[in-house]
Amino acid sequence: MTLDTPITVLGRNTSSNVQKVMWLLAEINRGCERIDVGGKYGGKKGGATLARTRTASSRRSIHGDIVIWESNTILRYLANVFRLSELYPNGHAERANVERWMDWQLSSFGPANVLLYQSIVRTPIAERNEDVIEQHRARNATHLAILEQTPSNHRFIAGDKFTLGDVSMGALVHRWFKLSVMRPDHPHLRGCYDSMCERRPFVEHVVKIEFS
Ligand SMILES: N[C@@H](CCC(=O)N[C@@H](CS)C(=O)NCC(=O)O)C(=O)O
Repeated sequence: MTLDTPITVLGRNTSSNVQKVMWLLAEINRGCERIDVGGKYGGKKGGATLARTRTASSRRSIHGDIVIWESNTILRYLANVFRLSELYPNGHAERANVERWMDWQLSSFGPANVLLYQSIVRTPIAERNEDVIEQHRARNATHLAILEQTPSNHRFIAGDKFTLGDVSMGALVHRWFKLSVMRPDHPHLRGCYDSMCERRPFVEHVVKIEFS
């Protein structure tokens, strides 16, 4: 496997987990083939895959003989292969600072955000339950208050630099700001989101993709 080995991503471009992988690849000008899998395209629903064969299920990416699933693992894999030390620092403390946001996205904010998204976007209007939506909204706001409390002079999620922390969180933060829900005033988070929106790959692979 070389740095030029073609990359295939299996997954829908409407999945936040696929969007983060596509966003990172675009940030580093690395082309890939993306194959629709999951949701209305069939196969397992859900995340990204860096994948090996066209018959592989979703949630994978393929790079030569390497098959990887779990979107944050794919981000770390790409960062290691392409030596993206700006985005994924080598220093232990700096790396832990980035990784904690990736873990927090996966374990805390992500599940809450997906439930809010599903309760609105993926629920027919006639079946939407305002109480359920409000519970999910409140839970998201509580999670995001944690992020809001990190030093407010930070331009990005994990500090002054753009990192995998932003890539991991970006699609979900976008959903939070674009869903029609009441949001507390979170100026730091809003600043991070504005910084993401200045990046063309984020706009291409997240902002421009219709909610579905
Ligand atoms: N943890 C997996 C993804 C698992 C998965 O896709 N779960 C669905 C919920 S069942 C999800 O988070 N979907 C996000 C979306 O559709 O935007 C990953 O990070 O690749």
